[in-house]
Amino acid sequence: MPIPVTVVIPAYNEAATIHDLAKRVLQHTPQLIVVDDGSSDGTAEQLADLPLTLIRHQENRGKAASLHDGMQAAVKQGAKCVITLDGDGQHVPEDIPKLYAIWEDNPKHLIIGARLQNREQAPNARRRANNFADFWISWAAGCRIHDSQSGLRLYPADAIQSVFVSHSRERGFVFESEYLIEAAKKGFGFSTVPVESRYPRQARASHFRPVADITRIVLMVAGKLIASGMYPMGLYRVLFRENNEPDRFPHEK
Ligand SMILES: Nc1nc2c(ncn2[C@@H]2O[C@H](COP(=O)(O)OP(=O)(O)OP(=O)(O)O)[C@@H](O)[C@H]2O)c(=O)[nH]1
Ligand SMILES: [Mg+2]
Repeated sequence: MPIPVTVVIPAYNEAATIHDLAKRVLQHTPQLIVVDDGSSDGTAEQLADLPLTLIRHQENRGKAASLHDGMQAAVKQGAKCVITLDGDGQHVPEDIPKLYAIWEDNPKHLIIGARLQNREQAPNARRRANNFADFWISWAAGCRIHDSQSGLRLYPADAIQSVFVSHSRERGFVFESEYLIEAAKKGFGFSTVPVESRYPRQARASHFRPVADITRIVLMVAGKLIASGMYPMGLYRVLFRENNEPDRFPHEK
C-alpha cells in the first residue's frame, strides 16, 4: 500500500547515491520530488528513467532553498504532509512508514527521525555539536527536541503553509533549526522516531563544519532568545521536562 506522503530530496552532487535512493523511496510512495541544486556531477541525469518530479536549480542555492522549493511544490501538488530526506544516503527510505505512522496520531506535530540508535557511529565532534545545538534549540522552542539537526523529518502541510523562515543561500544549515523554533511558536509540537545513525566509510567528504555551522545556529538561536527576553519559561521546560506536548520518545516513558 503506497503511503499518502510526498517525499522531497534536496540533492547537491549526489550522483553516487541518488538513483538507488529514489528507487527505494518510490517503493513507498509515487509522490517524489528531487531538487537538484545546481549539481555538476550529473545528479539529475541519474534520475532520467524514474517517475518523479525533478526541480532543477541552474545554480547552487543551498540546502535551505532546495528544501523550501521542494516543500512548496509538494503542497501545490496537494500533499497533506511532506517527508524530507538527504540525498547522500544517510537516511533510509525504509523509515518513511515509521514517520508517517506517528504523524497519523499527531497531525499537529513535526516528526523528527532522530539518530539515536548506534550513536557511537557518529564522529565525536559531530555528536557533541549536535547535543549542543539540541539544547539551545529546545530552549528557544520551549520543549525538548531530539536531534534538531536531522534532515529526516515529516512536515505537515499546515506547517509548510504557515511557518516562514529565510531560505537564502547562507542560511543553508540554519534553516532546519530555525524552522523548529518558528513551528513551535505557531503551536506545532514535535515527535521523535528513533532511527539508526549512518556514517558510511565510503561516503563523500562531509560538508558540515561542526564549529562554524553550530556557531551560526547558536547565533541564530541567541538572537531569537534575546528578542524574546531570554524566554526563561522555555529554559525551565527543557531543564525540568515539563512539556505540554505528548511525548513519543520511548526511552523516556
Ligand atoms: N552541502 C550542501 N548540501 C546541499 C546543498 N543543496 C542541497 N544539499 C543537500 O542537502 C543534504 C544534506 O547535506 P550534507 O552535506 O549531507 O549535510 P549533513 O548531512 O548535515 O552533513 P554530513 O555529515 O556531511 O553528511 C544532502 O542531500 C545534499 O545533497 C548545498 O548547497 N550544499
Ligand atoms: Mg549528509
